[in-house]
Amino acid sequence: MSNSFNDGRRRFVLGAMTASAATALTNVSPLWAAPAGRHFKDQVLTGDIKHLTISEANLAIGSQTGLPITINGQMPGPLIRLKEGQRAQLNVTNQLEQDTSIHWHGIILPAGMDGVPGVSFAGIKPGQTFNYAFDVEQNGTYWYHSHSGLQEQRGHLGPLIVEPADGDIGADREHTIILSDWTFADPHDVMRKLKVAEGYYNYQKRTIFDTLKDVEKEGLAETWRERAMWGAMRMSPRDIADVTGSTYTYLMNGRTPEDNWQALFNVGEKVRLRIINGSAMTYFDFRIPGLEMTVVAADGQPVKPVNVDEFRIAVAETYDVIVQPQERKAYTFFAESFDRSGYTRGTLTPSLGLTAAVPPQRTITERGMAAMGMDGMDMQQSGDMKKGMASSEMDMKKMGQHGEHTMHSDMMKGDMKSSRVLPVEKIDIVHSEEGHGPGAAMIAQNPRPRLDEPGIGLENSSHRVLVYADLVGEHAWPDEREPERQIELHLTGNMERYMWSFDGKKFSEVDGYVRFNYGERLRLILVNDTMMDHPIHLHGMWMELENGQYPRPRKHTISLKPGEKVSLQISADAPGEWAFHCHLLYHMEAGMFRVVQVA
Ligand SMILES: [Cu+2]
Repeated sequence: MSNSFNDGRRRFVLGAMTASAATALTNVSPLWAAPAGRHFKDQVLTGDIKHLTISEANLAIGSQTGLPITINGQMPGPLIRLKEGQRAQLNVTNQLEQDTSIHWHGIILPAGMDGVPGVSFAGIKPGQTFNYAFDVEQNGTYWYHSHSGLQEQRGHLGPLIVEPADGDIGADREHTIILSDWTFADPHDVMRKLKVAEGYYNYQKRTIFDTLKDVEKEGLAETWRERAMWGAMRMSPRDIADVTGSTYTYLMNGRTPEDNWQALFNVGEKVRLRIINGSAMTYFDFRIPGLEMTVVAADGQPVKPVNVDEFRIAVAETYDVIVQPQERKAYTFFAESFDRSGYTRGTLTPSLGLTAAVPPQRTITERGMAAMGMDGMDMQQSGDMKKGMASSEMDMKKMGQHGEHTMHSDMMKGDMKSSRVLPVEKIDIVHSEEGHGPGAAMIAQNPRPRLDEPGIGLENSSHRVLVYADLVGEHAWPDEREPERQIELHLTGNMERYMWSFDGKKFSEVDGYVRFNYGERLRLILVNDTMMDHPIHLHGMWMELENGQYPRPRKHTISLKPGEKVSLQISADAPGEWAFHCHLLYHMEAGMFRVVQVA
């Protein structure tokens, strides 16, 4: 980013803004999300020692009243602003009747300060205060959340911004946008319903009318074959998200789409938007119709600027973008859930009260063979899957041929797009002999890199959508060694039983750690054998994504598409035990969780 920052000008601009913004402050919760953005220093926790109190409170969420877990009385919690180079001291007091915790997501710190009960510490008992203290050695956009049970689903989360040591944010103004998914239901009921029937929240299932339409369009044979295939897999082609807009209210800074969170700008200003996906289960597609966005950071770490019209943000990821509106008019922040079951929105406006059109929601996408990355996916005949297989085995074989065809045309497309060969393409994926056991209902026979694909529902977008292949680190990272060792982990699941796991074993069935040798440079290969997207999060260490770019982008959360394989370089420089898990809350709870030990 350029150093066009000009303090004098910025102060002037803000002075002009203060009067109109001040009137709006009184009704705003959380306070840090006031329309003028940063610079109302009293709304963020900037003292040397920060105190956070966890409790619960009745709060208005849209037109209803919910009982979220609050942090200092707010949901989402306060914006914590730290400065690179300082020592952070954060005292967290638990006023709940159950244990709690705070994990500082994406922050590099000693293992004992990482906030995962049972891994980094014992948790915070009711009535107790835990004093977190660590040196802040990075800057950027991060967040924090509970790592206890399903508390995160109740709003136990908030933004964490670390200012760079030189104070230069590369913009005249900044706004922090945290997206979340709220339910008025008890999260434990949500979990129970998922276990009973994975498709419980999927009200968009195909109907006979959809099928008739397909028959008309594609002919009987093709339609019948596809139905048989989905039947055999016991899933609906619309199973994109486990929990959907049928129960969720999607929030932007705690506000519903009707509440319309507002952010102010002045024409000509460079505005930095810090976008955080604090959802329990929801990927969002984020855009501002009519406004180009320049992506300048991913997961808090700087990347070479990329101009886009839209990006998908997986659960737990953060992106920073710069926008520079040239017209004195309102723009809509539009965050659509990736299964298209709902959205949230806000407004970027030169004066309060203006609104812009809210775009229509796009139509639901189906998990077609190609979109699923199903080419050559092998239905392992184990457990419950087997029963469903018998009647349609023949069709599955036919599907196999169809699949090969799709794969070839995809590969050709890939070749035309790029001649880069990723390290992971040269690595043979190993499936264990039992095919990872009953916890893995299927395995991807030919997993492939999908880093240049925008993901399901965005394949045919007519505008520029960010893909992982676009991300280039702003500078090289300190450890340039070639990896000495390779570890391969498979993301596995049995949708029907709502079992989610690594290598077919849920956390409760695993003994021992995933071991990293202290000081080594290693390559972690992840293979997604399931038919869903999973955002995989490593605590304590960065993962450098081998996406064919140099410098590699580094991330704390990597989202894998169905049937995808990726490779990551990691410097095992953080001694201790660290959580490693899928950041979809109910997947983690179901068992997609491991502990990495660095020793
Ligand atoms: Cu998952």
